Amino acid sequence: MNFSIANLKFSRRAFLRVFSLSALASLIPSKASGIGDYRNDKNIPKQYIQNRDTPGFHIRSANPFMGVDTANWGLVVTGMVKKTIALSYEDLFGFKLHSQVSRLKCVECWSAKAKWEGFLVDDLFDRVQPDPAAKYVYFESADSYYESFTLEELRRDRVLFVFKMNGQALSKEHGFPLRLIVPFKYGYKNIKYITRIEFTDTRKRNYWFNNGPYSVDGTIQPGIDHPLDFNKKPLPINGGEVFHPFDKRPS
Ligand SMILES: Nc1nc2c(c(=O)[nH]1)N[C@H]1C(S)=C(S)[C@@H](COP(=O)(O)O)O[C@H]1N2
Ligand SMILES: [Mo]
Repeated sequence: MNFSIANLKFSRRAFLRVFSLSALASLIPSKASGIGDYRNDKNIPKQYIQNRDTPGFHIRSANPFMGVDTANWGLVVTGMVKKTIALSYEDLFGFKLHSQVSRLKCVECWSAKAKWEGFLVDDLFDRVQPDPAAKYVYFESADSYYESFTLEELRRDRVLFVFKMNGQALSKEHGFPLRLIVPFKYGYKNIKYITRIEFTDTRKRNYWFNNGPYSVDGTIQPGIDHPLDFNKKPLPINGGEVFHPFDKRPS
């Protein structure tokens, strides 16, 4: 008896989760119509997350954003999978915890390292059971940002879904409640505020391919300067120093 009551509760709860996700879609600024380019808006409230150079670890958020409220947050994993799932914030703590120290390297010439904690890609992917024909994984986040990977590169070592940074819950600036850490890719591939993951058989593009000079691939290449695709030509690093042809040399 208890068993069936528990099951009933669970499915009702799962239903409510999916239901609240569709309500959430209308609240996410990215999905709302009529919002212009925040970057030109001089009236952005101070508490908005935006690009900021801070000691220890800079903040890069392409679209100023208020941050995620866990009551409305959910993660949907869908597309070419056997089972679409929806996770709530508490569900993140149901995975086996893994941790690593790794460095995030932004194409804007800074990097920083942190201790990251979260769960393995395969521990999430095993729950949805991707179709063998699925070759790509597309990510969307609550701030209008999106990324794209091959399934194969996500399955490499040291790729981690993280909800803790340096022993604390991920801060609202650094991607609360969930981000991806891919140490062998430039910072822009390390997507924050993830809300949706979709398995596909064709490649979708990412935010910085569509809005800047950066590649969809975004792999950090030793001996090559970033931006990787500046003028669509990789720039060699001269004597270990990162420079651009337009950088002034000291006289
Ligand atoms: N959702 C989302 N993820 C994002 C970004 C963003 O604007 N939105 N910026 C990217 C860039 S360009 C970098 S360098 C890193 C920076 O991470 P940080 O803000 O935690 O330092 O986040 C990446 N992930
Ligand atoms: Mo970046």
